[in-house]
Amino acid sequence: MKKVLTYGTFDLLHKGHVLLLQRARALGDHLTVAISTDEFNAIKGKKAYTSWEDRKMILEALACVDEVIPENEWEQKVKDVKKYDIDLFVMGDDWEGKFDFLKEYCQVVYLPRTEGVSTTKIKEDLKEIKAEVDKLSQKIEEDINEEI
Ligand code: C2G
Repeated sequence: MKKVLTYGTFDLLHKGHVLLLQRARALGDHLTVAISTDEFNAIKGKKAYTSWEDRKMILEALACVDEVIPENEWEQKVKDVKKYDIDLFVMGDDWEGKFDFLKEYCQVVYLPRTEGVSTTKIKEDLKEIKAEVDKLSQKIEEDINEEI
């Protein structure tokens, strides 16, 4: 059985995440996903909207994900490759070259990122929408007050 491993935050799960996971799984027979804990995200300078428990539950619901483990630190990858008997490590190519040290222990593949979608963009777009709604509701309130 060819075992595949990947890491990520997977917050506000979107097409880019799912396409990465599906392609990773298709390269083997079993996919383990190490999801960044909320504490590790703070170290990464990220704050996930969804808790680790919920991100875990969502990924476990995907047919292409066989196992979810916590990612607590940058340094756990070699230990994980050995512990879970991993044959292939996969990441999106925004990480190209960053994990080549794992080639000593398993195959390493960087897959093309899906363009045009990111959790950051989703959050920014939602922030803009909220600002528009707040502005509109303030205008409505002002108009009502003028009427009174
Ligand atoms: N991804 C993608 N296309 C996108 C967005 C993300 O292919 N449009 C991929 C990323 O390249 C990564 C995975 O989806 O392989 C998860 O992305 P993130 O949740 O942003 O994870 P990241 O913050 O890159 O964490 O130790 C490694 C880190 O935990 C990786």
